[in-house]
Order: sequence, then structure tokens, then C-alpha cells
Amino acid sequence: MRDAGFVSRDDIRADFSAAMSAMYKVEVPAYGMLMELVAEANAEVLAGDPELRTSLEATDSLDRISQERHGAIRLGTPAELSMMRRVFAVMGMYPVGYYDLSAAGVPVHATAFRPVDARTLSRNPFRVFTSLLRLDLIGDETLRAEAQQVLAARRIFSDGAIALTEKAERQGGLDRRDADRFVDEILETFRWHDRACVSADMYQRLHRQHRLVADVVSFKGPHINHLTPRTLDIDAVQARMPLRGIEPKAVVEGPPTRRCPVLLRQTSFKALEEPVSFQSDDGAWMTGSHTARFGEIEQRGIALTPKGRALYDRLLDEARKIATPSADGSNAADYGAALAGRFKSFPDSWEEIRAAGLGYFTYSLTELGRTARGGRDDDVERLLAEGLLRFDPIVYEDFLPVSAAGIFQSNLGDEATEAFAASPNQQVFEAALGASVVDEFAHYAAIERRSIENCRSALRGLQAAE
Ligand code: OOG
Ligand code: NI
Repeated sequence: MRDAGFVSRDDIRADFSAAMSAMYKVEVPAYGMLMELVAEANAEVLAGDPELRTSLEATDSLDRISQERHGAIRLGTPAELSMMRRVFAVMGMYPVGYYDLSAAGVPVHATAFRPVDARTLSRNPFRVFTSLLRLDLIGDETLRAEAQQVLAARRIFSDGAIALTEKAERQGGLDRRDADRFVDEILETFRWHDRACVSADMYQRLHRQHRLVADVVSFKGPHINHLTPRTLDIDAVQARMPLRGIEPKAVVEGPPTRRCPVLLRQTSFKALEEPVSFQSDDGAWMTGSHTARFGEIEQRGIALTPKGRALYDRLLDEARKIATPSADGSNAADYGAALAGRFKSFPDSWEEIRAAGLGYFTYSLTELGRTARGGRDDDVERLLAEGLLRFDPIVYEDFLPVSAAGIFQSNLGDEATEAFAASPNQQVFEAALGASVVDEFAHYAAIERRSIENCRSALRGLQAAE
């Protein structure tokens, strides 16, 4: 909607995504190198797979791929999370899904802020995995209280960022000048700060409790900790990383290599050890180090129905029981074999996936469908059999809790693995957020349904018009 000279939310998001990418390239040069590797691999895949190219074109998602990335931040308080929700809304990004990572030993729960409808996704699909620290899972009461105090005192948004967010809410949008200022102001929240806001002693105590707690509590803001480009061939990029001096984690998270990619596959390289400084009581700054920021790539496949997802979860679980990937990567080959073995029972053609009701698809008219006339019935199967419809997989736009935990773990290091009782609490999360999260399954189902309705009404319209 382009009311009264407002810049569209999609354009603000695209500008913000580009600004973040430029900032991260300067802050973490390996990210720039990863982007080059991904661009190279994607060009090769497209050149060698005309069918994939056609499908991406049919679903209007070819152009977005080179722009595509996600980031991640970790927030400390409910107030930060609810303000972040309002900020992202100005850019057309809304909370989708709830991820509980406590079961995997990471004391956070999370959502992903992202554009939701197909048109805005194809304009720019930038998304941010946003987690909220759960101090309630931290056993040491004194430390918990201290951490709470530090977090309560920090301000992660500039006055300008807050004022412009309120203005956008009041007016229903921002004009060009305000939109540019908004992007600049919000960028500050995500910037890396090498001066900690706690003493070296407190940092150590937080760190001993959990490295993630130290990362969230010790700094002025929720520095962006990675930006992830989307590749069409994650195995190729994984294999090439070492050739450029980047050491990837041993195991690719998510499903194994398949002809028909499902859900999401991810791999990352370890967090960098970066210099930071801590202020002592006499005001002097002392140098130390911190690891938080890393690089990641992802390959996206089809969004699965609850039935497909249940099958995925079961097969993954079985594979992990045969060989649980160890942090040092020593059993990576065993795990890879177990995963490939278990996933043999997951159908690997789009026809079978569709017939078994495992994945979501969009339907569109074929060339023949576009020129069809006269008394067609509405039955999808018949229209497909007659060659009037085609179907294309709907891309999974979300995240996976087991994979996310694996990414967290590989960056936090071995010693961070701690057993928390699984305690998902979507209600508490949504109360902090100040809104409910979108149910991803209902959302994909609605996209599929709408595409079928569109085909039907186009067929009907055509019959009437021609
Ligand atoms: C987020 C890790 C999860 C993903 O892609 O699943 C994630 C974090 O480390 O803050 O980014
Ligand atoms: Ni990520």
C-alpha cells in the first residue's frame, strides 16, 4: 500500500537488509567471502538445472535468491522483545513460529520475524531469528538478579529509533526521508560494540554460568551474530569452504542430501574470537576476548504439512539415536550414514510427496490451462491429469529447533552444553512479545488453498470471457 507518499514496508526492509549486509561485511570479512562462494555455486546450479530455474521462475522466487539472507539476534528482556516486534512491523516483518531451545541445552525461546505473504516475500524475504534469554532457567539466584539489573538498565534502541517507530505507527508509514533515518537508527541496535557494559569479573561469572548468558547480558545491544545467504547447493559450498580457509562445522543440520530438498539445511563456521574490553572499578579499560559472531549458509526446500513434519521429526530422531553428532565432529560420517539411511523412507519425488500429503504446493495454470475453455470441473486431480494445472513446492520460510540448537551449540562450544528441563512456554513468550505468533502450518495451508482457488476462478473467468 502506498498511502500518502509513504515508502512501502517492503522497500524499507530491503534497504535495511542491504544496510545490514554492508555493515556485516565490514565487521566480519569472512561473510563477504561466503557470499562470493554462494553466488558462484548458485550460478552453477541454475546453469545445470533448467527445471529448477523454471520452477523458481513460476513461483516468482528466482530474483529474490541473491538478495536472500537471514540474521539472528538474542534479546535480554520482554520489553526489548516487544519493542523489537514494533520495529520489525515497520519493515513488514511479523513473528512466525515458536521455537523452544531449552530441551537442547540453550536457555532461550524464539520466533522468526519475517514477511508473510508471497508477494512481499518475493520482493525481499529478509528474516531475523530472534531469541529471548530465559533467566528463569538459570539456577544461581544471585547471578540471575545481577543479570536482570544490568539488562534493565540498558537501552538497546536510540531515541530516534523509538520516535520513528512511534511515528510510523501513528501515521501508518514513513516518507522517504524518515524511512532512511529509520534504517540508520535501527542499524545502531544491531551494531557490534567491543566495549562490554559489565566488569571482567562479572563477564567471567556469567560466562561460567552459560556462554550465551554472557553474550546477551554483557553488551550494550543485541549485535547481529550472523547473516546467512541462501544457496541452491549447500553440499557444494560446504566442500568449498576449506579451500577459502573457512572451516565449516562437521555436520550439516537438517535433512540429508536429496533430489527434492525438504525444509531447511544449514551449516556454519565457528564464531570468531574477537577482542573486547572491560572497565574496571578505577575506570581503566582492560582487553579480553569474546566469541559470538559466526557465518552460516542455508538451503531451503519444501514446506512440510504436519504429517510430513512428523515424519521428518521421527526420522531425524531415529538417526540421532543411532549416532548423535558430537561437537568435535569425530562421528560426522556415522551420523551422515544414519541420516541418509533413515531418510530412505521419506519419498523423494514431488509427485510422491504431493500424493502422500507430506508437503505444501502452489498450483498454477499451464499454457494449456490458460487457453482452456468450456465446462471444466473443479477437481484438482482431474485438472492435473488433463495437464491444465502445474504444481510447485512452497518454500519453507521458517526454522527448525533441532537445527537451531545445533547452530547455537557449535558456536557456544562444548562446555556450554547443559541439561535444562524442556520447558516450552509459548504463552510466556507471547506475553513478552505483546502479540501471538503466526502458526506456520496454517499459513502454508492457506497459501496452497488460495492458489487452487485462483486457478479455479481463472478457469471459470476464462470460460466466461473467451
Ligand atoms: C541463532 C541460532 C539459530 C538458525 O539459523 O537456525 C539460527 C543464534 O545463534 O542466535 O540462526
Ligand atoms: Ni541462522
